Amino acid sequence: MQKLKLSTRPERQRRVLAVHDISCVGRCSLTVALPVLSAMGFETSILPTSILSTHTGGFEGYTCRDLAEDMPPIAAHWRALGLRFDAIFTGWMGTHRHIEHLFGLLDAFSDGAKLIVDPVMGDNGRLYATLDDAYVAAMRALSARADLLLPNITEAALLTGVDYPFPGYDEAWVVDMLRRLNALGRGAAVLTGVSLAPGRIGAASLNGDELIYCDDAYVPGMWHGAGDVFASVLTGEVLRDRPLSHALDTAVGFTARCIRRTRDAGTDERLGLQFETGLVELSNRY
Ligand code: PXL
Repeated sequence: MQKLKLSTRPERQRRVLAVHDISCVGRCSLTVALPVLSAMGFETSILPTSILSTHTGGFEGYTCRDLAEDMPPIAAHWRALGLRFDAIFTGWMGTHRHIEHLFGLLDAFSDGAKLIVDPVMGDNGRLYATLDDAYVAAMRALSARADLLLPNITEAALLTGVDYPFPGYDEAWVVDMLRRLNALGRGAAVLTGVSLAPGRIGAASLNGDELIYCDDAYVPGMWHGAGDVFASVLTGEVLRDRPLSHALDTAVGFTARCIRRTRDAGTDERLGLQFETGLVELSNRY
């Protein structure tokens, strides 16, 4: 097989592999990661873990085609082509088998590739209905290899075995959780959906012992796909070597503007965020 000719120039365009499901309707996972990373200037390859008619949040009767068995032969073909990635960005994986296949892919492509893991598993203290304990265990093992780990509070509790902080938490809890997450992964952790003041919501990380926190006005609602918009923008910013505090600021601000646009449009929240009209803002930055 003729190998691909790949650029080795320092200023070459970076290539990212996004491994998520395709939810055909509902603006999450690959239908968010691909346009956002493309707008930010990355060559974006995709590996769909499954194809669903819609995402699973609030829809009934959705279809799901499991593509787990396709993952090893796809990876083998890419390997034969001599393909390389600068980063691998993972999201919704479907079942623990997808995560096990992903380990094979990481072994084949980890050389020089940053691993960014959005451990999509749950929200509001609950595991998503289709997932199970084997999924949580596999996601914990995947998170241990992450250079950047992006859980929300529910996912952070599941990954670390800490109880979900009902009815609430404070700054000390957030710092303690970030320390546990940093110890779990290989790099930095960013905790999402963090509220440290009434009417505010944002994301937090640690710079040494110092808490970095960026927030915006909280808009009540079930903002499906907001985590995916945030994780995609943050991934792009980090791969552009932006400092984490700057990357958090950009991703929180962008996501908040998408949420306000969606609220103002008044469309069904299950259709995800109206991010498309913001893409020009992202592409103008680079
Ligand atoms: O937005 C995260 C997500 C991704 N993919 C699928 C989902 C969800 C959240 O519910 O159901 C299929």
